[in-house]
Amino acid sequence: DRLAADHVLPEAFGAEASALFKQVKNIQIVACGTSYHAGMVARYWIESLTNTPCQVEVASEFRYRHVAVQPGTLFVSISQSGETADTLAALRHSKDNNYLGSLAICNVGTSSLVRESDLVLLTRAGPEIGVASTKAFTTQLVGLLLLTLALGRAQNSLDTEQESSIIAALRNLPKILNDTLALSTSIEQLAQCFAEKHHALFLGRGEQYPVALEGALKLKEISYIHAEAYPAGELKHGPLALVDSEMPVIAVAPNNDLLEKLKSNLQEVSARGGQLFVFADSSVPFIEDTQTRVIKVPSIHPTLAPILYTVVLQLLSYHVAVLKGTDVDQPRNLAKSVTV
Ligand code: F1P
Repeated sequence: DRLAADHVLPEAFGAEASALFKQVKNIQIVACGTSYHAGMVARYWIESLTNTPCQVEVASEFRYRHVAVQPGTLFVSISQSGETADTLAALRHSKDNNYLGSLAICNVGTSSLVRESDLVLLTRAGPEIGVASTKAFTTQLVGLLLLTLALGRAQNSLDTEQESSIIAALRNLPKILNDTLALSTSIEQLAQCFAEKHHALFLGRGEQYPVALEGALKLKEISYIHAEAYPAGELKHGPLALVDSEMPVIAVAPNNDLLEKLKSNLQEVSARGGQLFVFADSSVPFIEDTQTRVIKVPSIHPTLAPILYTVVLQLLSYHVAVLKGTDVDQPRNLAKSVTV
């Protein structure tokens, strides 16, 4: 609610930020793990809504390579903890190059990342108890959408009607997310189909591809089921070979202009006997059959769909992990903050 009431407008960024945003010609986003997936979603938003080129890279690679920096590039780091060693090293590495400035999107106000960046957007998700990032991710997405709007405003590149519809949808987001949480019981039932599985495939298109990546990461992290994610259109270039009646395939299907393409990709899965689990916008007629389970999720503005579909995939991983009896908050081999 706090996000909806106070932090929803691009004015969340101050005058200093707006002045800098006017000069931005390019964006470089760097992060690790779940935060990296948030950056991948943001690239779709930034490029489609503001027409500003944007690159996204994992910090563990970025920090060690020579980067050809375009003039006017803003360096954006994303981190829940603000102490992830690779992300911090990437920020320090960026200072040797000619960036316009640095912006940290972070959940911990006292962290090193915040202290060392020129501009900061705090996500205010509150303390994350579990190792696997969940509410930090959804607030990062909201922060990145605000960044996109603030950038577009500063550069006069936003379509005003589109901007108003996104702001209205952001205000309604807490309500829609609450309605979505009510799906928990049906997702818990669905989770039974995964408890004995060793592999799973996640599919999405456009900005839902990073959502699929995040869904797969959550399932790996907390239930130890091997999961892969692909852009649905990439299936035919290899992963289709994995599909048989034992392979659960999870797809995220918001009501957007890629829906028909996604549906035809899903038919390729059905034709190979794959088991489909489709999280679909409730306004979209998706046919259930013996191979296809459809979970209807509340309708949402297409731009905000990554936020909502992430939550249903988080719920799925959570219920699978609980069924399997793994430690949801403290998965084996992982640390909350990777500081070395
Ligand atoms: C990055 C991250 C998390 C992951 C785990 C290990 O952390 O990869 O996304 O869930 O906790 O670290 P951060 O930089 O976002 O704090």
